[in-house]
Amino acid sequence: MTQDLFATGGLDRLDIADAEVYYAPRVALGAEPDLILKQLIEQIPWRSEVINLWGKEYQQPRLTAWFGDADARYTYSGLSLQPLPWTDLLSTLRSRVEALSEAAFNSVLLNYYRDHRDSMGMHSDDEPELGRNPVIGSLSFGEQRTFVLKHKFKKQLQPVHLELESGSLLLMKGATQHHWKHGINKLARPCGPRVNLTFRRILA
Ligand SMILES: O=C(O)CCC(=O)C(=O)O
Ligand SMILES: [Mn+2]
Repeated sequence: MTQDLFATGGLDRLDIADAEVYYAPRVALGAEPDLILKQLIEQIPWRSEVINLWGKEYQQPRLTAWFGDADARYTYSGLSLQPLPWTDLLSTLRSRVEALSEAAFNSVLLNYYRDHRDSMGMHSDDEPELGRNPVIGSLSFGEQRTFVLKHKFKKQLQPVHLELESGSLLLMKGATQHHWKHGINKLARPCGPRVNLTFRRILA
Protein backbone atom coordinates (compact mmCIF):
# COMPACT_ATOMS: atom_id res chain seq x y z
CA MET A 1 0.00 0.00 0.00
CA THR A 2 2.89 2.42 0.58
CA GLN A 3 5.32 3.72 -2.00
CA ASP A 4 8.61 4.92 -0.51
CA LEU A 5 9.40 6.48 -3.86
CA PHE A 6 7.03 9.32 -3.05
CA ALA A 7 7.88 9.71 0.63
CA THR A 8 8.00 13.35 1.79
CA GLY A 9 9.03 14.55 5.26
CA GLY A 10 8.70 11.10 6.85
CA LEU A 11 5.27 10.56 5.30
CA ASP A 12 4.62 7.73 2.85
CA ARG A 13 2.41 8.32 -0.13
CA LEU A 14 -0.38 5.75 -0.30
CA ASP A 15 -1.09 4.05 -3.59
CA ILE A 16 -4.65 5.28 -4.18
CA ALA A 17 -5.90 6.17 -7.66
CA ASP A 18 -7.00 9.79 -8.25
CA ALA A 19 -5.74 10.79 -4.79
CA GLU A 20 -2.76 12.31 -3.06
CA VAL A 21 -2.82 10.84 0.44
CA TYR A 22 0.20 10.51 2.73
CA TYR A 23 0.47 8.76 6.09
CA ALA A 24 2.94 8.45 8.95
CA PRO A 25 1.90 6.04 11.76
CA ARG A 26 3.77 8.02 14.40
CA VAL A 27 5.06 11.59 14.25
CA ALA A 28 7.10 13.52 16.85
CA LEU A 29 4.78 16.00 18.57
CA GLY A 30 6.76 16.91 21.68
CA ALA A 31 4.68 14.72 24.03
CA GLU A 32 3.26 11.20 24.15
CA PRO A 33 -0.01 10.76 22.22
CA ASP A 34 -1.79 9.49 25.38
CA LEU A 35 -0.89 12.66 27.26
CA ILE A 36 -2.01 14.87 24.36
CA LEU A 37 -5.31 12.93 24.22
CA LYS A 38 -5.91 13.52 27.92
CA GLN A 39 -5.08 17.23 27.66
CA LEU A 40 -7.35 17.71 24.65
CA ILE A 41 -10.28 15.91 26.28
CA GLU A 42 -9.90 18.01 29.45
CA GLN A 43 -8.98 21.43 28.00
CA ILE A 44 -11.13 21.83 24.90
CA PRO A 45 -14.63 23.36 25.33
CA TRP A 46 -16.31 20.53 23.41
CA ARG A 47 -19.67 21.27 21.80
CA SER A 48 -22.51 19.06 20.74
CA GLU A 49 -23.78 20.67 17.54
CA VAL A 50 -27.12 20.34 15.80
CA ILE A 51 -26.62 20.38 12.05
CA ASN A 52 -29.06 20.95 9.24
CA LEU A 53 -28.92 18.47 6.36
CA TRP A 54 -31.41 18.92 3.52
CA GLY A 55 -33.82 20.76 5.81
CA LYS A 56 -33.71 18.26 8.69
CA GLU A 57 -32.01 18.77 12.04
CA TYR A 58 -29.61 16.18 13.46
CA GLN A 59 -27.41 16.00 16.55
CA GLN A 60 -23.85 15.41 15.35
CA PRO A 61 -22.70 11.93 16.50
CA ARG A 62 -19.50 13.32 18.09
CA LEU A 63 -18.31 16.47 19.84
CA THR A 64 -16.47 19.23 17.98
CA ALA A 65 -14.53 22.46 18.45
CA TRP A 66 -13.11 25.00 16.03
CA PHE A 67 -9.94 27.03 16.60
CA GLY A 68 -8.10 29.40 14.31
CA ASP A 69 -7.04 32.88 13.34
CA ALA A 70 -9.83 35.42 14.00
CA ASP A 71 -10.64 35.88 10.31
CA ALA A 72 -10.83 32.15 9.53
CA ARG A 73 -14.63 31.75 9.58
CA TYR A 74 -15.94 28.46 8.30
CA THR A 75 -19.30 27.10 7.20
CA TYR A 76 -19.63 23.38 7.83
CA SER A 77 -22.79 21.32 7.31
CA GLY A 78 -24.88 24.49 7.59
CA LEU A 79 -23.03 25.77 10.69
CA SER A 80 -21.12 29.05 10.58
CA LEU A 81 -18.32 28.72 13.09
CA GLN A 82 -16.39 31.56 14.75
CA PRO A 83 -12.98 30.16 15.71
CA LEU A 84 -11.64 30.15 19.25
CA PRO A 85 -8.11 31.57 19.66
CA TRP A 86 -5.19 29.10 19.45
CA THR A 87 -4.13 27.48 22.73
CA ASP A 88 -0.44 26.74 23.40
CA LEU A 89 -0.97 23.02 22.77
CA LEU A 90 -2.89 23.54 19.51
CA SER A 91 -0.37 26.03 18.22
CA THR A 92 2.52 23.65 18.99
CA LEU A 93 0.70 20.86 17.14
CA ARG A 94 -0.01 23.19 14.23
CA SER A 95 3.71 24.03 13.89
CA ARG A 96 4.62 20.34 13.85
CA VAL A 97 1.99 19.49 11.23
CA GLU A 98 3.03 22.49 9.11
CA ALA A 99 6.68 21.38 9.16
CA LEU A 100 5.80 17.77 8.29
CA SER A 101 3.35 18.66 5.55
CA GLU A 102 5.15 21.70 4.13
CA ALA A 103 1.86 23.65 4.18
CA ALA A 104 0.40 26.54 6.18
CA PHE A 105 -2.82 26.23 8.18
CA ASN A 106 -4.95 28.98 9.78
CA SER A 107 -7.53 26.81 11.52
CA VAL A 108 -8.23 23.41 13.02
CA LEU A 109 -11.45 21.45 13.40
CA LEU A 110 -11.37 19.06 16.37
CA ASN A 111 -13.51 15.92 16.54
CA TYR A 112 -14.03 13.95 19.74
CA TYR A 113 -15.35 10.40 19.24
CA ARG A 114 -16.36 9.53 22.78
CA ASP A 115 -16.93 5.84 22.13
CA HIS A 116 -17.89 3.30 19.47
CA ARG A 117 -21.26 5.01 18.88
CA ASP A 118 -19.62 8.23 17.62
CA SER A 119 -18.89 8.57 13.91
CA MET A 120 -18.52 10.88 10.94
CA GLY A 121 -20.61 10.40 7.80
CA MET A 122 -19.01 10.06 4.37
CA HIS A 123 -18.13 13.49 2.95
CA SER A 124 -15.49 15.40 1.03
CA ASP A 125 -13.72 18.43 2.48
CA ASP A 126 -14.79 20.50 -0.49
CA GLU A 127 -16.34 23.65 0.98
CA PRO A 128 -15.60 26.65 -1.27
CA GLU A 129 -13.62 28.47 1.44
CA LEU A 130 -11.01 25.68 1.38
CA GLY A 131 -10.12 26.46 -2.23
CA ARG A 132 -9.85 24.09 -5.16
CA ASN A 133 -7.23 21.58 -3.97
CA PRO A 134 -7.07 21.88 -0.18
CA VAL A 135 -4.28 20.43 1.95
CA ILE A 136 -5.80 18.81 5.07
CA GLY A 137 -3.45 17.65 7.84
CA SER A 138 -5.09 15.20 10.23
CA LEU A 139 -3.69 14.09 13.62
CA SER A 140 -5.24 11.22 15.58
CA PHE A 141 -5.00 10.46 19.31
CA GLY A 142 -6.39 7.58 21.32
CA GLU A 143 -8.45 4.68 20.05
CA GLN A 144 -7.53 3.43 16.58
CA ARG A 145 -10.54 3.97 14.33
CA THR A 146 -10.94 3.10 10.65
CA PHE A 147 -10.86 5.94 8.14
CA VAL A 148 -12.83 4.80 5.09
CA LEU A 149 -12.30 6.28 1.63
CA LYS A 150 -14.82 5.66 -1.17
CA HIS A 151 -14.39 6.78 -4.76
CA LYS A 152 -17.28 9.02 -5.82
CA PHE A 153 -17.51 7.87 -9.44
CA LYS A 154 -15.49 4.69 -10.11
CA LYS A 155 -17.62 2.11 -8.37
CA GLN A 156 -15.24 -0.67 -9.53
CA LEU A 157 -12.58 0.69 -7.13
CA GLN A 158 -12.66 -0.97 -3.71
CA PRO A 159 -13.09 1.30 -0.67
CA VAL A 160 -9.80 1.98 1.13
CA HIS A 161 -9.64 1.32 4.88
CA LEU A 162 -6.92 3.09 6.88
CA GLU A 163 -6.38 2.30 10.56
CA LEU A 164 -5.45 5.69 12.02
CA GLU A 165 -3.04 5.04 14.88
CA SER A 166 -2.60 7.20 17.98
CA GLY A 167 0.05 9.82 17.18
CA SER A 168 -0.37 9.43 13.40
CA LEU A 169 -0.55 12.07 10.69
CA LEU A 170 -2.69 11.68 7.57
CA LEU A 171 -2.33 14.25 4.82
CA MET A 172 -4.80 14.71 1.96
CA LYS A 173 -4.00 17.05 -0.88
CA GLY A 174 -4.20 17.63 -4.64
CA ALA A 175 -7.43 16.41 -6.24
CA THR A 176 -8.30 13.91 -3.46
CA GLN A 177 -11.49 15.73 -2.41
CA HIS A 178 -12.76 15.84 -6.01
CA HIS A 179 -12.68 12.07 -6.41
CA TRP A 180 -13.07 10.57 -2.95
CA LYS A 181 -15.33 10.77 0.09
CA HIS A 182 -14.15 9.77 3.55
CA GLY A 183 -15.65 9.05 6.95
CA ILE A 184 -15.46 7.15 10.24
CA ASN A 185 -18.02 4.39 10.87
CA LYS A 186 -19.57 3.46 14.17
CA LEU A 187 -18.24 0.23 15.69
CA ALA A 188 -20.28 -2.72 16.90
CA ARG A 189 -18.02 -3.28 19.92
CA PRO A 190 -17.26 -0.78 22.72
CA CYS A 191 -14.05 1.21 22.35
CA GLY A 192 -12.21 4.04 24.06
CA PRO A 193 -12.15 7.74 23.11
CA ARG A 194 -10.43 9.19 20.07
CA VAL A 195 -9.65 12.83 19.28
CA ASN A 196 -8.89 13.90 15.72
CA LEU A 197 -7.57 17.30 14.63
CA THR A 198 -7.92 18.38 10.99
CA PHE A 199 -5.78 21.39 10.16
CA ARG A 200 -7.06 23.46 7.26
CA ARG A 201 -6.41 26.69 5.43
CA ILE A 202 -9.48 28.88 5.03
CA LEU A 203 -9.07 31.32 2.15
CA ALA A 204 -10.13 34.91 2.84
O1 LIG B 1 -11.85 11.72 12.37
C1 LIG B 1 -11.31 11.65 11.28
O2 LIG B 1 -10.26 11.04 11.08
C2 LIG B 1 -11.95 12.35 10.10
C3 LIG B 1 -12.24 13.80 10.32
C4 LIG B 1 -12.74 14.49 9.10
O3 LIG B 1 -12.87 13.93 8.06
C5 LIG B 1 -13.06 15.93 9.14
O4 LIG B 1 -12.94 16.56 10.20
O5 LIG B 1 -13.45 16.47 8.10
MN1 LIG C 1 -13.16 15.35 6.36
